[in-house]
Amino acid sequence: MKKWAVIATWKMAENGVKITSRLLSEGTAGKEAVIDGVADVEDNPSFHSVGYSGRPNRDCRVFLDGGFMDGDTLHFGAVGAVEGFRSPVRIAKSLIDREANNFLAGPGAEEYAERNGFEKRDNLTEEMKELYQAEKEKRKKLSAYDGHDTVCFLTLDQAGSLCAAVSTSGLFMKDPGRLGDSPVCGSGFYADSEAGAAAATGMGEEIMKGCLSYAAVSMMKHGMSAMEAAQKAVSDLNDTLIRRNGHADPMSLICLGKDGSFGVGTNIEFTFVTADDEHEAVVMTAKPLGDRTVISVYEEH
Ligand code: SD4
Repeated sequence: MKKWAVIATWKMAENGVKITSRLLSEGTAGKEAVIDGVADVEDNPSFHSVGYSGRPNRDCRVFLDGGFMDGDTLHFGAVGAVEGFRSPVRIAKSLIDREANNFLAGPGAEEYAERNGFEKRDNLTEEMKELYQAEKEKRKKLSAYDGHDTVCFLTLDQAGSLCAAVSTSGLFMKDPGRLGDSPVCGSGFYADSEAGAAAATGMGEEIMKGCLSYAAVSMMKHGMSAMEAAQKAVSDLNDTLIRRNGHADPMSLICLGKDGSFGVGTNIEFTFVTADDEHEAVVMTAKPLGDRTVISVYEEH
Protein backbone atom coordinates (compact mmCIF):
# COMPACT_ATOMS: atom_id res chain seq x y z
CA MET A 1 0.00 0.00 0.00
CA LYS A 2 1.46 3.33 -1.10
CA LYS A 3 1.10 6.44 1.06
CA TRP A 4 0.54 8.51 -2.08
CA ALA A 5 0.97 7.98 -5.81
CA VAL A 6 0.55 9.73 -9.15
CA ILE A 7 0.50 8.54 -12.75
CA ALA A 8 0.20 10.76 -15.83
CA THR A 9 0.08 10.34 -19.61
CA TRP A 10 3.01 11.31 -21.84
CA LYS A 11 6.53 12.44 -21.19
CA MET A 12 5.37 16.06 -21.26
CA ALA A 13 3.82 15.48 -17.81
CA GLU A 14 7.22 14.89 -16.15
CA ASN A 15 7.60 18.32 -14.58
CA GLY A 16 3.93 18.43 -13.62
CA VAL A 17 4.27 15.03 -11.91
CA LYS A 18 7.18 16.43 -9.88
CA ILE A 19 5.01 19.35 -8.78
CA THR A 20 2.08 17.11 -7.88
CA SER A 21 4.39 14.63 -6.09
CA ARG A 22 5.88 17.31 -3.89
CA LEU A 23 2.41 18.51 -2.89
CA LEU A 24 1.16 14.97 -2.20
CA SER A 25 4.25 14.18 -0.11
CA GLU A 26 3.54 17.30 1.99
CA GLY A 27 0.02 16.05 2.64
CA THR A 28 -1.88 18.30 0.22
CA ALA A 29 -5.24 16.84 -0.91
CA GLY A 30 -5.08 15.10 -4.29
CA LYS A 31 -7.79 17.32 -5.71
CA GLU A 32 -5.57 20.35 -5.20
CA ALA A 33 -2.21 18.70 -6.00
CA VAL A 34 -3.43 17.27 -9.30
CA ILE A 35 -4.52 20.64 -10.64
CA ASP A 36 -1.08 22.23 -10.27
CA GLY A 37 0.47 19.34 -12.21
CA VAL A 38 -1.99 19.56 -15.12
CA ALA A 39 -1.83 23.37 -15.17
CA ASP A 40 1.97 23.19 -15.52
CA VAL A 41 1.46 21.30 -18.80
CA GLU A 42 -1.29 23.72 -19.92
CA ASP A 43 1.10 26.65 -19.49
CA ASN A 44 4.10 25.15 -21.29
CA PRO A 45 4.40 26.50 -24.87
CA SER A 46 6.55 23.57 -25.99
CA PHE A 47 3.66 21.10 -25.66
CA HIS A 48 1.32 21.45 -28.63
CA SER A 49 -1.62 19.37 -27.55
CA VAL A 50 -2.70 21.02 -24.30
CA GLY A 51 -3.46 24.62 -23.29
CA TYR A 52 -1.18 27.39 -24.55
CA SER A 53 0.11 26.66 -28.05
CA GLY A 54 -2.35 23.77 -28.44
CA ARG A 55 -3.18 22.57 -31.95
CA PRO A 56 -5.92 24.50 -33.76
CA ASN A 57 -9.16 23.24 -35.28
CA ARG A 58 -10.27 23.34 -38.94
CA ASP A 59 -10.71 27.13 -38.75
CA CYS A 60 -7.31 27.70 -37.09
CA ARG A 61 -8.84 28.37 -33.67
CA VAL A 62 -7.76 26.65 -30.45
CA PHE A 63 -10.62 25.05 -28.52
CA LEU A 64 -9.77 23.28 -25.28
CA ASP A 65 -11.40 20.51 -23.23
CA GLY A 66 -10.86 19.66 -19.55
CA GLY A 67 -12.26 17.28 -16.96
CA PHE A 68 -11.96 16.58 -13.26
CA MET A 69 -13.38 13.95 -10.89
CA ASP A 70 -13.30 13.58 -7.12
CA GLY A 71 -13.21 9.85 -6.31
CA ASP A 72 -14.68 10.33 -2.81
CA THR A 73 -17.93 11.98 -3.84
CA LEU A 74 -18.00 10.93 -7.52
CA HIS A 75 -18.63 14.58 -8.29
CA PHE A 76 -17.20 15.65 -11.61
CA GLY A 77 -16.80 18.84 -13.60
CA ALA A 78 -15.96 19.26 -17.27
CA VAL A 79 -15.73 21.84 -20.02
CA GLY A 80 -15.61 21.30 -23.76
CA ALA A 81 -14.72 23.49 -26.74
CA VAL A 82 -13.59 26.46 -24.66
CA GLU A 83 -11.68 29.23 -26.42
CA GLY A 84 -9.60 32.00 -24.91
CA PHE A 85 -9.00 30.77 -21.35
CA ARG A 86 -5.77 29.81 -19.64
CA SER A 87 -6.72 26.66 -17.76
CA PRO A 88 -9.64 24.42 -18.76
CA VAL A 89 -8.81 22.01 -15.93
CA ARG A 90 -9.27 24.76 -13.34
CA ILE A 91 -12.61 25.71 -14.86
CA ALA A 92 -13.65 22.03 -14.89
CA LYS A 93 -12.72 21.58 -11.24
CA SER A 94 -14.73 24.61 -10.18
CA LEU A 95 -17.89 22.93 -11.52
CA ILE A 96 -17.75 19.81 -9.33
CA ASP A 97 -19.73 20.97 -6.33
CA ARG A 98 -22.73 22.27 -8.22
CA GLU A 99 -25.93 20.28 -7.95
CA ALA A 100 -26.32 20.31 -11.72
CA ASN A 101 -24.72 22.02 -14.74
CA ASN A 102 -21.43 20.22 -14.17
CA PHE A 103 -20.51 19.79 -17.85
CA LEU A 104 -20.53 22.97 -19.92
CA ALA A 105 -19.49 23.42 -23.54
CA GLY A 106 -18.85 26.21 -26.02
CA PRO A 107 -20.20 29.73 -25.42
CA GLY A 108 -21.97 28.66 -22.22
CA ALA A 109 -18.72 27.40 -20.72
CA GLU A 110 -16.91 30.59 -21.78
CA GLU A 111 -19.65 32.76 -20.29
CA TYR A 112 -19.38 30.80 -17.01
CA ALA A 113 -15.57 31.13 -16.98
CA GLU A 114 -15.72 34.85 -17.63
CA ARG A 115 -18.40 35.44 -14.99
CA ASN A 116 -16.31 33.53 -12.43
CA GLY A 117 -13.12 35.41 -13.14
CA PHE A 118 -11.04 32.69 -14.80
CA GLU A 119 -7.92 34.04 -16.46
CA LYS A 120 -8.18 34.68 -20.19
CA ARG A 121 -5.47 33.88 -22.70
CA ASP A 122 -5.17 33.66 -26.48
CA ASN A 123 -3.80 30.12 -26.83
CA LEU A 124 -3.03 30.32 -30.56
CA THR A 125 0.69 30.88 -31.17
CA GLU A 126 2.55 31.85 -34.34
CA GLU A 127 4.17 28.41 -34.36
CA MET A 128 0.79 26.70 -34.45
CA LYS A 129 -0.52 29.08 -37.15
CA GLU A 130 2.45 28.07 -39.31
CA LEU A 131 1.89 24.37 -38.63
CA TYR A 132 -1.77 24.80 -39.54
CA GLN A 133 -0.94 26.41 -42.89
CA ALA A 134 1.67 23.78 -43.72
CA GLU A 135 -0.55 20.83 -42.81
CA LYS A 136 -3.79 22.15 -44.21
CA GLU A 137 -3.21 21.03 -47.75
CA LYS A 138 -1.70 17.61 -47.13
CA ARG A 139 -3.88 16.37 -44.26
CA LYS A 140 -6.47 13.80 -45.30
CA LYS A 141 -7.24 11.72 -42.23
CA LEU A 142 -7.14 12.77 -38.60
CA SER A 143 -4.85 10.83 -36.34
CA ALA A 144 -5.02 11.22 -32.58
CA TYR A 145 -1.35 10.45 -32.21
CA ASP A 146 0.16 13.07 -34.48
CA GLY A 147 1.09 14.93 -31.32
CA HIS A 148 -2.49 15.47 -30.14
CA ASP A 149 -1.82 14.03 -26.77
CA THR A 150 -4.10 14.58 -23.84
CA VAL A 151 -2.51 15.12 -20.47
CA CYS A 152 -4.21 12.97 -17.83
CA PHE A 153 -3.25 12.82 -14.15
CA LEU A 154 -4.49 10.31 -11.55
CA THR A 155 -3.62 10.73 -7.88
CA LEU A 156 -3.90 8.86 -4.60
CA ASP A 157 -3.37 11.18 -1.64
CA GLN A 158 -2.41 10.48 1.97
CA ALA A 159 -6.07 10.42 3.01
CA GLY A 160 -6.68 7.54 0.58
CA SER A 161 -8.66 9.68 -1.91
CA LEU A 162 -8.35 9.16 -5.65
CA CYS A 163 -8.95 11.78 -8.28
CA ALA A 164 -8.57 12.31 -12.02
CA ALA A 165 -7.87 15.44 -14.07
CA VAL A 166 -7.38 15.88 -17.83
CA SER A 167 -6.73 18.67 -20.34
CA THR A 168 -6.38 18.72 -24.14
CA SER A 169 -6.74 20.69 -27.34
CA GLY A 170 -8.14 17.49 -28.91
CA LEU A 171 -7.60 16.45 -32.50
CA PHE A 172 -5.68 18.69 -34.87
CA MET A 173 -7.99 20.20 -37.52
CA LYS A 174 -11.08 18.98 -35.69
CA ASP A 175 -14.46 20.26 -36.84
CA PRO A 176 -15.86 23.27 -35.00
CA GLY A 177 -17.87 21.94 -32.05
CA ARG A 178 -16.17 18.53 -32.05
CA LEU A 179 -15.74 16.99 -28.59
CA GLY A 180 -13.57 13.95 -27.93
CA ASP A 181 -13.55 11.62 -24.95
CA SER A 182 -11.42 13.83 -22.72
CA PRO A 183 -14.15 15.95 -21.09
CA VAL A 184 -16.62 13.04 -21.03
CA CYS A 185 -16.83 11.48 -17.58
CA GLY A 186 -16.49 7.69 -17.89
CA SER A 187 -14.74 7.83 -21.26
CA GLY A 188 -11.81 10.24 -20.83
CA PHE A 189 -11.56 9.96 -17.05
CA TYR A 190 -13.15 8.31 -14.00
CA ALA A 191 -12.24 8.06 -10.31
CA ASP A 192 -13.84 6.12 -7.46
CA SER A 193 -11.86 6.05 -4.22
CA GLU A 194 -13.43 2.68 -3.35
CA ALA A 195 -12.30 1.07 -6.61
CA GLY A 196 -9.64 2.90 -8.67
CA ALA A 197 -9.11 5.65 -11.20
CA ALA A 198 -8.48 5.67 -14.96
CA ALA A 199 -7.94 8.15 -17.79
CA ALA A 200 -7.46 7.83 -21.54
CA THR A 201 -5.54 9.35 -24.42
CA GLY A 202 -5.90 8.56 -28.09
CA MET A 203 -8.69 8.72 -30.64
CA GLY A 204 -11.66 9.99 -28.67
CA GLU A 205 -14.20 8.62 -31.11
CA GLU A 206 -12.89 5.09 -30.40
CA ILE A 207 -12.43 5.55 -26.64
CA MET A 208 -16.05 6.70 -26.25
CA LYS A 209 -17.31 3.51 -27.96
CA GLY A 210 -16.09 1.55 -24.93
CA CYS A 211 -16.54 4.16 -22.14
CA LEU A 212 -12.97 3.09 -21.55
CA SER A 213 -12.16 4.76 -18.22
CA TYR A 214 -15.33 3.56 -16.54
CA ALA A 215 -14.83 0.07 -17.97
CA ALA A 216 -11.41 -0.18 -16.30
CA VAL A 217 -12.58 1.24 -12.95
CA SER A 218 -15.48 -1.22 -12.97
CA MET A 219 -12.99 -4.08 -13.45
CA MET A 220 -10.94 -2.80 -10.49
CA LYS A 221 -14.13 -2.62 -8.46
CA HIS A 222 -14.67 -6.30 -9.16
CA GLY A 223 -11.21 -7.26 -7.97
CA MET A 224 -8.75 -6.76 -10.81
CA SER A 225 -5.46 -4.99 -10.20
CA ALA A 226 -4.82 -1.66 -11.92
CA MET A 227 -2.49 -3.38 -14.40
CA GLU A 228 -4.94 -6.19 -15.22
CA ALA A 229 -7.81 -3.73 -15.63
CA ALA A 230 -5.89 -1.30 -17.87
CA GLN A 231 -4.73 -4.07 -20.18
CA LYS A 232 -8.05 -5.91 -20.32
CA ALA A 233 -10.10 -2.74 -20.89
CA VAL A 234 -7.92 -1.71 -23.85
CA SER A 235 -7.56 -5.17 -25.37
CA ASP A 236 -11.32 -5.91 -25.08
CA LEU A 237 -12.23 -2.66 -26.85
CA ASN A 238 -9.43 -3.02 -29.39
CA ASP A 239 -10.54 -6.59 -30.25
CA THR A 240 -14.19 -5.60 -30.45
CA LEU A 241 -13.48 -2.69 -32.79
CA ILE A 242 -11.28 -4.84 -35.04
CA ARG A 243 -13.92 -7.57 -35.17
CA ARG A 244 -16.75 -5.17 -35.94
CA ASN A 245 -15.02 -2.56 -38.11
CA GLY A 246 -11.81 -4.15 -39.32
CA HIS A 247 -9.54 -1.76 -37.42
CA ALA A 248 -9.08 0.12 -34.15
CA ASP A 249 -7.52 3.57 -33.88
CA PRO A 250 -4.87 4.33 -31.24
CA MET A 251 -5.87 4.39 -27.60
CA SER A 252 -3.99 4.23 -24.32
CA LEU A 253 -5.19 4.03 -20.74
CA ILE A 254 -3.57 4.74 -17.38
CA CYS A 255 -5.02 3.31 -14.16
CA LEU A 256 -4.35 3.82 -10.47
CA GLY A 257 -5.51 1.32 -7.86
CA LYS A 258 -6.80 2.37 -4.45
CA ASP A 259 -3.57 0.85 -3.06
CA GLY A 260 -1.50 3.19 -5.27
CA SER A 261 -0.43 0.52 -7.76
CA PHE A 262 -0.44 1.67 -11.38
CA GLY A 263 -1.54 0.08 -14.63
CA VAL A 264 -1.22 0.84 -18.31
CA GLY A 265 -2.93 -0.59 -21.37
CA THR A 266 -2.32 0.52 -24.95
CA ASN A 267 -2.62 -0.57 -28.57
CA ILE A 268 0.25 1.73 -29.62
CA GLU A 269 3.60 2.76 -28.14
CA PHE A 270 3.21 5.62 -25.69
CA THR A 271 4.95 7.22 -22.73
CA PHE A 272 3.74 7.89 -19.20
CA VAL A 273 5.15 9.13 -15.89
CA THR A 274 4.78 7.68 -12.39
CA ALA A 275 5.88 8.63 -8.88
CA ASP A 276 4.99 7.52 -5.36
CA ASP A 277 6.20 7.81 -1.78
CA GLU A 278 9.08 5.41 -2.54
CA HIS A 279 9.98 6.45 -6.11
CA GLU A 280 10.77 9.77 -7.73
CA ALA A 281 9.14 10.69 -11.05
CA VAL A 282 10.20 8.33 -13.82
CA VAL A 283 9.20 8.35 -17.49
CA MET A 284 8.25 4.94 -18.86
CA THR A 285 7.40 3.55 -22.28
CA ALA A 286 4.51 1.14 -22.85
CA LYS A 287 4.26 -1.04 -25.96
CA PRO A 288 1.50 -3.48 -26.90
CA LEU A 289 2.38 -7.16 -27.24
CA GLY A 290 -0.69 -9.23 -28.03
CA ASP A 291 -3.16 -8.75 -25.18
CA ARG A 292 -0.43 -7.48 -22.90
CA THR A 293 1.56 -4.29 -22.49
CA VAL A 294 5.33 -4.32 -22.12
CA ILE A 295 6.71 -1.55 -19.95
CA SER A 296 10.27 -0.24 -19.79
CA VAL A 297 12.07 2.86 -18.56
CA TYR A 298 11.97 5.54 -21.29
CA GLU A 299 15.16 6.16 -23.20
CA GLU A 300 15.74 9.28 -25.26
CA HIS A 301 16.10 8.31 -28.95
C1 SD4 B 1 -9.42 13.56 -28.21
N1 SD4 B 1 -8.46 11.92 -26.74
O1 SD4 B 1 -9.79 14.73 -28.28
C2 SD4 B 1 -8.25 13.23 -27.33
C3 SD4 B 1 -6.99 13.35 -28.12
C4 SD4 B 1 -5.81 12.59 -27.60
O2 SD4 B 1 -3.83 11.48 -28.04
O3 SD4 B 1 -5.70 12.23 -26.48
N2 SD4 B 1 -4.89 12.20 -28.45
O4 SD4 B 1 -9.96 12.66 -28.84
